[in-house]
Amino acid sequence: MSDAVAAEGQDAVSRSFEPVRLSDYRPPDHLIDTIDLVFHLEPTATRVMARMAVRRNPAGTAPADAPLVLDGDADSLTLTSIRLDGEPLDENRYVTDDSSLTVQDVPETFVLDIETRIDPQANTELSGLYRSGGIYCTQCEAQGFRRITYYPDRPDVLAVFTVTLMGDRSSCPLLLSNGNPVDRGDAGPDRHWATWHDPHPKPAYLFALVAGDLATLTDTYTTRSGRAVTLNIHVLPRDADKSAFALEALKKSMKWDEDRFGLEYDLDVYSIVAVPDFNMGAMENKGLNVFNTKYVLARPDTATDSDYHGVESVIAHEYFHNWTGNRVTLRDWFQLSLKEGLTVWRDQEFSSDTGSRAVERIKAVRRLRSVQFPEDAGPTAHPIRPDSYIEINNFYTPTVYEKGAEVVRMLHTLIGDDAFTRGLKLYLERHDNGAATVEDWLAAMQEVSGADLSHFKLWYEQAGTPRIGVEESHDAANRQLTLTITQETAPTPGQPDKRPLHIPFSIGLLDPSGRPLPVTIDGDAANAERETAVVSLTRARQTVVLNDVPENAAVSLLRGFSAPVNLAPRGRERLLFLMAHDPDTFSRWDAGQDLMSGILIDHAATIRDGGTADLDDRVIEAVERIVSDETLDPALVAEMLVLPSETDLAQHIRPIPVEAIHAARTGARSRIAARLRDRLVSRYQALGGPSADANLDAAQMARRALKNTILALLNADTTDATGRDLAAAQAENATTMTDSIAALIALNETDGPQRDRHQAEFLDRWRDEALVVDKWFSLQAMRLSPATVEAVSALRGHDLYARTNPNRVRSLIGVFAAANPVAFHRQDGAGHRLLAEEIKAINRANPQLAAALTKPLTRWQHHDATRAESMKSALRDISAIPDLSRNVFELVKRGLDDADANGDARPPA
Ligand code: B3K
Ligand code: ZN
Repeated sequence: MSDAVAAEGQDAVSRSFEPVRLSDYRPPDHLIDTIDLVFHLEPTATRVMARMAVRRNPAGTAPADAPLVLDGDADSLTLTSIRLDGEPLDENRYVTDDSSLTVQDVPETFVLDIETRIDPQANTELSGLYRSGGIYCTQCEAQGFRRITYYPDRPDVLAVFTVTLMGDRSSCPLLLSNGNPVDRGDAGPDRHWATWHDPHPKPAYLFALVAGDLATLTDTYTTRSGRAVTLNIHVLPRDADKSAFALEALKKSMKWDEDRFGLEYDLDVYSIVAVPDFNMGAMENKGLNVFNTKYVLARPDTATDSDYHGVESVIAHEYFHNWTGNRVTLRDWFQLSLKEGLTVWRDQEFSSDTGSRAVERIKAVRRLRSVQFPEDAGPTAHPIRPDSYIEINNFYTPTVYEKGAEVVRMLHTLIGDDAFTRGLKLYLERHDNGAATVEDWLAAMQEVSGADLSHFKLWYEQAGTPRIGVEESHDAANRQLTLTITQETAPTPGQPDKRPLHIPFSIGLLDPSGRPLPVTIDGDAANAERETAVVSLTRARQTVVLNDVPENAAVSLLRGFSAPVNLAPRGRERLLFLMAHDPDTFSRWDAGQDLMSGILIDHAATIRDGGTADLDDRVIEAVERIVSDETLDPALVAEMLVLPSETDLAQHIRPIPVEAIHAARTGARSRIAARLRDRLVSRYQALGGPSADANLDAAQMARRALKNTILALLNADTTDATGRDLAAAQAENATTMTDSIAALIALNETDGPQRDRHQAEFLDRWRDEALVVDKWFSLQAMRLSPATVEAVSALRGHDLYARTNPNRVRSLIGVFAAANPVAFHRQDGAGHRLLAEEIKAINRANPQLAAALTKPLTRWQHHDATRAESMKSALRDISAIPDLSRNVFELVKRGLDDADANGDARPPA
């Protein structure tokens, strides 16, 4: 890159998009009681008429003559008319700029009529009103409504919406909006209209409309108190045979929320619409959810078991938002985790109550560790309630969602299920049809439980993952075990000094033969004779004394992952013991992960230094016992056989030896496969072998999970053909997508004709099923080889690649950058440059998608100098483009600020 360009790059990053700060929050000056919207739908010129009943906010802080200021994005809308109380507004009474409309001299209360024109067809950002697959749809969270009309686009302005849509009868037989249908009729020979009314006041981010030709699956659900609700799943006609499962998932969710929390649905209709182009998973618009097809469509031959699980949990998540998010919304966007963390916790509980609690917990913790911990350790670390942002859409993060859910879980652990349930009820009653803050939430929980949550609140304000150290000392004479427990959180950007947090820490005890012992904490009446005790850690260092502990007893720590922390590595003997005996299944799994992670990190260091590494017999034997244990849920065995990922391992070794980690992990898998081949093959066959049935019940899914984990493991040994032949046979005979894709994944790392042939056949067979084609692209991007850079680069020219479709981009480019370290971090920087090219190409067309792709480049701090330099240079290259979006700007700035702040080298973590 030339100096001139580099300098321009610096300019771009120092160019300012001003941050918004929590401390600057002011209540709105004006409120909107009702808004009546009329849409004349046309692909390139839709007319939007908005009539708002405006009044000055009695609780506002502005002077009485303050103007009315509305948000509106001048890039996406054209103001065509404005009237106040029916009178056209004089031109000197109002002014527009890039992002707002200001009206001077407004009375105390008035009616404002605004007409705008928008172009849904040209809306590639997929925010506001756009068309996808020929369907008009909207996405307004967080700030899409301002791309439709001028409005106070903030979550604490709640209005009652009435919406009329007019469209072509032929292309838009279906006209939908939030709430209940009111009326419909004709409007000329080929046009018709429909009116919807939502009685629940809501912020603009929950507004939605959909219009198009869709196939509808309908059912009725009768709530506990007798309300008959019409349920609709609307999909593109070609997907009509893939919506049945989503409908069942919706009914299951509605029932669960009634049973567990007494929460019922509150409208006559609940509709879900699936569209192929969507920036995230789904959206909880009141009564009219819009979904990414990925989280609705499912048929056994096109969707994997894990896709089914995804559909069920996202349907549940969006449904649960009806109370936690919609009936009680957010005062401002800083409170985002208040709805997202809570709703993720609710969907996790739903999956745990209706499936396997242990497996759900393992999956959640795996995800937290692999995506949230790295975020908390990097330049984009932020508290679950951030205190400033440049672009709010950049804050729909694993921290706000997943860590937010962990914070809710800790609160539940600390105050207990009964108090928590009463606290949730109080919170929802107190703020019903209103907008709340984290303080409101904690006040309700504190009130019902009597607990002092003031220290606990720090979890909302402090970023970073605490590290917990534990030292044990046993006093044989008094039969007491003393644990000295320390906690420490490393600095994160903007937070150099960390305070100790209030951490619920769970402790179990096993006797030397592996039998559970009751835990009694000295001086703590609540923790007497418990199978698992929970102590509150509140100081940087504290001691906990366990009574009546025999010699050589083993403590089992952080059972169920009682807090989102890193536990310092434990001794290998202890881990082998817990892995074999801990009665808490989560802890057994975790002991295995901890053990393997320690071993693989050692191996990686040895390989990096030019040595060779091997697994010792005791580890192989431990794995063999797990594979052979038929008393365990096969889904759990599958989880236990998956080694920590390369990304997980990279968090513990500096600078990250990318190739050595890959060699260590692949080597260990190959070794296990070679040593346990017969055992693995016989378990594989016993679980159904290459041709298993397509039954979708939980037991069959669990068997498939284990069978396919074994198949992948067998294929790790590339010197032997057994795994390859089984995988090829499975690819041929598979009756489910689960088995089919598992066979291709198993073959993906092998060389030889089988892989190519089966991949080609797969694409041939499924080229008209977009979600399956995504899987094919991901397979290509996942291939763990440096040459994948060229393969991915070339695939951008494939006739099925589409930069306009976020799912396709994520499946190729996103997977490449997130799940393929040896290719993405190739020493020559080609992987980084490839990602930068794509980000630049998408930056304008779809800033949200481009920003999501940018994150991996900001995490250069723990890499060696060559890689770090190449990542920073990719960031500078992006920052040099003239029309950098606010979204990408914020991330590039964070990535490069970190370079400045740390003189290019961060202290090792
Ligand atoms: N609330 C939406 C996410 C909106 C993302 C905006 N960039 C889906 C969900 O969390 O349920
Ligand atoms: Zn959500």
